[in-house]
Amino acid sequence: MSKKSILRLLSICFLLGMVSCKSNESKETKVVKKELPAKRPNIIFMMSDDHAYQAISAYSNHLIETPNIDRIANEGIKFTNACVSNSICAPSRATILTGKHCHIHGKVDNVFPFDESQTTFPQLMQKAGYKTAMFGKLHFGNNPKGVDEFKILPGQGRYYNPIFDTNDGQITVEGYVTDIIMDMTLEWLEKNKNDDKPFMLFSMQKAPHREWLPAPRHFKEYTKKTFVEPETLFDDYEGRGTAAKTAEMNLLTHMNWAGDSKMYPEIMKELGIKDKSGWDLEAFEREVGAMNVEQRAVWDSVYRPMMEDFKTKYPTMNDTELMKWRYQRYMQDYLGCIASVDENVGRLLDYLDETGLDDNTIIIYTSDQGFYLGEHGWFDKRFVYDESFKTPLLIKWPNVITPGTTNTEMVQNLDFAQTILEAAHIVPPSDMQGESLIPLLLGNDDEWTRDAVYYHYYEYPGIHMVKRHYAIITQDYKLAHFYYDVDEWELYDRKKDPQEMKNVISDPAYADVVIKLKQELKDMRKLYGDSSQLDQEILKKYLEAKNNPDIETVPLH
Ligand code: SGN
Ligand code: CA
Repeated sequence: MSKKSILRLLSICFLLGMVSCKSNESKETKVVKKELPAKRPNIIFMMSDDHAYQAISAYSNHLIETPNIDRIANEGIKFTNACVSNSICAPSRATILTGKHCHIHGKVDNVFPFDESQTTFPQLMQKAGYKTAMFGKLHFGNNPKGVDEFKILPGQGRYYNPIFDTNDGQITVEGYVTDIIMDMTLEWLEKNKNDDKPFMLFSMQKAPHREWLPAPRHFKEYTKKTFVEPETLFDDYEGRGTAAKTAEMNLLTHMNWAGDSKMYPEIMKELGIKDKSGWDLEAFEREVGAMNVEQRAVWDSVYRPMMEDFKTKYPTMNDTELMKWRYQRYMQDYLGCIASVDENVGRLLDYLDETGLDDNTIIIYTSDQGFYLGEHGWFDKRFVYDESFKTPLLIKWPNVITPGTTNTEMVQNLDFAQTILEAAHIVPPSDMQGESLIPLLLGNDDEWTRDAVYYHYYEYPGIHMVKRHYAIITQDYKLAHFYYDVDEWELYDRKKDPQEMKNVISDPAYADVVIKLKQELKDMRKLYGDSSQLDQEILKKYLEAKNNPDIETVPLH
């Protein structure tokens, strides 16, 4: 914890005990710093799974309007440069909960279960007198620590009639997962709203995770829409390194037909289409097969005619047409999922307004990482390139955050634990590695000093085949080292080439930048306790688990 954070917390005590003194002092101070409110706030942490900032209209309205999520931005702060330290689900969640980089908390990939001996911030809040609860997706391979009550999807969970692990064993709930998770959130709030203790509530959506199944009420509307294509949909990865060329997340070549594009298995057979992955039909069965009779009837009434129509067109379609079709199909389902996420955020905001709970409640909306919505021809995440590296972050805190604030600092999921603890008047443990965002929330922006962040992705070889890499990212540049299988460096000029189409690592014009950033990256790895020795140990453990079925791992789907 930085000296500044301790000082800010001390100032709360000062405020509480010596109010008259404060007013005398402030007359003499030129810059009046805003302080944390004396009363401990409630906190609601809403996180969706794979929600790209490109699909939130507060960031960009070229794809979808999200009026409810936007309310948080309008009434609070929008971070336009928020990012993650490892763009994949469980590692990001572990970083959020521990305030540490992946190589420290140990959850470097989705493969191994979370190390339960790690301290997570809800445990500290619970100890400090907060009521705590968590509903939705965690994806740790074990249950959350430090929460009084939980209802968690096992693994990835499913969209229709999902199963939840709870404090009292497993339950199956009929309905659509996004609505159900918000029902659980609202029920818990209703039950606890008059409690004297403040609360820390996690409401974590599964949507819009692959395989992107919208609620029945959105099938018709969204499958009729046509979405604007990203400029880089037909990227050929020229000018990039090997990793971009060998990744398996291209819409045309790696997306599944049944599971992802929702092609009926029998139509695939008729057309002679096969999937490369081998588990495609299983994915279709896992999600569509879980629908009840009514849900399935609505599904068939919309998806069946669409696929019959495709059947007639497919024989004469070329690759460009197929790519375009697959992009539209993908966006229709992905954005259909976002529609219910947004509606449910609206339900929560309305409830908080109606009960007056919103007055002293911080609302955070974020995602566990970003996502490719056809940029570079891709779906999925993992890379340090912007669409997956960046994540949405909107925070509302009445009477503290100035409504409509936009902040461009490079803030990270690593910072959330310290921010929330500090907001709750709890001194964060000194071994947390982030920076509290409180100065930025208060508007004391000059107190923010960090100007670069660290990134490290591990899960390779594995699904989507994105090579291991670590990186340093500043406002101006991104320097990445792909260190396994290849030994390649990439440098992107974030200002001149925001789409990251040109690796300028060998461009003489950037020679000085490369030298400087390589040194900074080295220093940063040292500062955070990362090293090539650790990289090797992590890799060894991963490869061993791949070859030994007796080693416990978390299921992929
Ligand atoms: C599943 C998905 C992958 C996805 C990982 C990780 N396949 O394996 O596409 O990258 O989860 O996602 S699926 O067919 O099961 O959808 S994460 O959000 O949990 O990290
Ligand atoms: Ca995710």
